[in-house]
Amino acid sequence: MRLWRVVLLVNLALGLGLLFGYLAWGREATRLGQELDLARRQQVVAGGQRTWNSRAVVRAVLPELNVVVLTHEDLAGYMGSMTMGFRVHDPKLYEGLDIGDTVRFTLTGAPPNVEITAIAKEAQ
Ligand SMILES: [Cu+2]
Repeated sequence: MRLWRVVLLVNLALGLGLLFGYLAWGREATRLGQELDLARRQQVVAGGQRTWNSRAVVRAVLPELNVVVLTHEDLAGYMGSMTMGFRVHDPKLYEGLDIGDTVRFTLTGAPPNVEITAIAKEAQ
């Protein structure tokens, strides 16, 4: 066999090896990505509880729904500031709250299943 043929064959073999290695790696990366997605979803299902602390102004207290309507500041990584109702863990928590009060509150749960677990008037 002539030398140039040997060189060509060796290069071809190397090229094919690299190509298959690259394709296999690509499949592996895709599979790892899917596993990561699944793990993230399972974490939420398995009670991936999170906690947010924020400030708010009380807009309404609705005892019949066990809901407090707040204009809240940012909940980091969950939502920006807005006015909305929150379920409250224990009716005792909103006793003594009045419309217009500025409060600090704690929100706990796995979105969208969250509730207020602490709320108190901010010290003046
Ligand atoms: Cu909100």
